[in-house]
Amino acid sequence: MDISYIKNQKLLNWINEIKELCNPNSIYVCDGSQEEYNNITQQLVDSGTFIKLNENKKLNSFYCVSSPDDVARVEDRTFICSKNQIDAGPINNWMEPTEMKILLKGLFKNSMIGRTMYVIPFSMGPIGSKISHIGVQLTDSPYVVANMKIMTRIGKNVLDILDNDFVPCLHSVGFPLTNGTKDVSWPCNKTKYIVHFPEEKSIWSFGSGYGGNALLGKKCFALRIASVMAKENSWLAEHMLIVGITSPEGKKKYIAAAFPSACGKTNLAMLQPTLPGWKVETVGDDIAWMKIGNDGRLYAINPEAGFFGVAPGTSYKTNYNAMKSLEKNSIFTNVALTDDGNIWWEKMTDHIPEHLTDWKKRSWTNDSQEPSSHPNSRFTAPANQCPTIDVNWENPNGVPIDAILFGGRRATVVPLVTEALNWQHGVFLGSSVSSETTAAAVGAVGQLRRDPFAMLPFCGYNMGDYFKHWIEMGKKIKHPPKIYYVNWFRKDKDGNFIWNGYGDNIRVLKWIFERIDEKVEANETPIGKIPHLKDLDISDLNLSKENLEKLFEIDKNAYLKDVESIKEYYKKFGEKLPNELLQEVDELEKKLK
Ligand code: GTP
Ligand code: SPV
Ligand code: MN
Repeated sequence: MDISYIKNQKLLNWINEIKELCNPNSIYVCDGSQEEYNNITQQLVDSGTFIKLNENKKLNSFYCVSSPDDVARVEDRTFICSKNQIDAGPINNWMEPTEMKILLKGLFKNSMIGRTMYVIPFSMGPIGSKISHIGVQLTDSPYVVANMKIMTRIGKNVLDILDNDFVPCLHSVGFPLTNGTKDVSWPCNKTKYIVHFPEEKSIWSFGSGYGGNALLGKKCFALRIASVMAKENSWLAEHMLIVGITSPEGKKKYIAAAFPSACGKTNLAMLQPTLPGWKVETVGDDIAWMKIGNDGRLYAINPEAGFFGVAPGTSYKTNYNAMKSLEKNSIFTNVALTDDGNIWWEKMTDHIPEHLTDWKKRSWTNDSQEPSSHPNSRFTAPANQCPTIDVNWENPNGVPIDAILFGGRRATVVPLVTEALNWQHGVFLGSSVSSETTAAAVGAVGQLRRDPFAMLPFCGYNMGDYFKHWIEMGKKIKHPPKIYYVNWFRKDKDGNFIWNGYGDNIRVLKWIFERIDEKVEANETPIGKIPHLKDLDISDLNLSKENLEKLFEIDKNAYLKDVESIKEYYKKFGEKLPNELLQEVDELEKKLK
């Protein structure tokens, strides 16, 4: 669409300001139509960025590889630029906002020469819902436009309801086509800045075209900026999946679960239960916005409209519903290409193809040393293609949440499931989550780090204030969800996962379900409540008694060490650390001794 379609003066002024700064060739306003999507994807095919997949294998789907140095979120290049450093807190990178603006303006100056600047009006959440919020992304990346079309609700419908309350999201890949510079298939820049201005509620992202760095509705808006909005207005913006679980008796409950990146949210969101009679339905797989309803319960919406899921490991066996979701109308980035125009990645099938083109565009054979796909390769698929999508997934009022789960990837120490004693104890568990790092962010993999609430890279303000906000929310929610801490990733001495995971996680959800209904008692330990082993349904599961016990083993010495490490960690937050959490850690220490 032409810019003349836009009537909103605030938006027009901003577009003009950015046009002056970035100097694009032309401006295009996205209407969100299928025809427009077809044109943009065709243009990406013509320019060599996309390869259209074989229509008989994956209808209307595209294959893409990024530059090898632009493959994941860049946490050390991500900034929260609040006016005062204390408001960004000890965990976020910070720079004084005026100084940062000067630096960014230098980078963005003429950064779009020779390119089209796309205007993407988008809604996070169903268009018009009271829980939804609107953003407008300006970007010089047609790849981003195509992905935003799947991941959010974009276009004319959003412009039609636009007022002055929108989050401006500026993005450039930082690869101007100055003086006839030839374009490349994945333009990006060595210099990367992912910057948030929490007071102004705006986002500036430079230099990367990949995932959360570039699809600004996702981590930048729906978590970093939204977490600030949520604190200001007494709601929660969280790195959580949302699922509905129905018991054989036909009772339904919704749960939300926060696990760090690449720690199992998409898989739990689409779980295929291995227990007969149980049903799991998907509301969201990555982000939850939760507000208190008139009935005093917590209601959640999924602000997204698609899945940007980890590809390797996804198979019809481990995640059938994800595989069904990506059978058409999808985009695949950094996986491998088969000789017949389909895609493949590690563990997708038992049969390993003899020949592929790998994500670095090299010929790959099944005796190649390196994996064919990047460990953070991803599929972008429309949520409404998920066979288990929940009837309420677009309900503007959200779904009522009965339980909140926290979890991480821990080879040792942390039991399969622990129930918090109460909300405050649950907040303590959330604050102390630790997990091994994954390929979702640039950096070393497998290193243990604290990732409170799975929000370490995503909290847009001081994490100490965030803990406080959670404690305060507990007082405001009349009927708060119960809180649990889970760990699917405990390993035996040979390094194998003890717990099957995936579809068998229903067994843990079943116990949680029965706890909420007060059908089973729990075993109170120093760290919280764990199941009596007889209450965990392990029917038809090949799990030895020894391994079952191992899953719930509580090593007091290991926990005492953890207490020390939590106390040390808490020191970072200084005055901002809520007293309640200090009480909780002291209490835990007392119980362990
Ligand atoms: P982000 O999209 O980065 O936020 O990741 P996510 O939390 O959605 O993680 P995802 O479900 O994509 O899982 C990441 C990896 O963990 C994949 O390789 C999965 O196969 C693996 N995984 C997921 N669930 C389980 C489980 O229950 N057990 C085991 N052993 N592995 C799992
Ligand atoms: C994550 O890293 O948690 C993701 C992928 O969900 S990204 O969109 O790149 O942030
Ligand atoms: Mn995520």
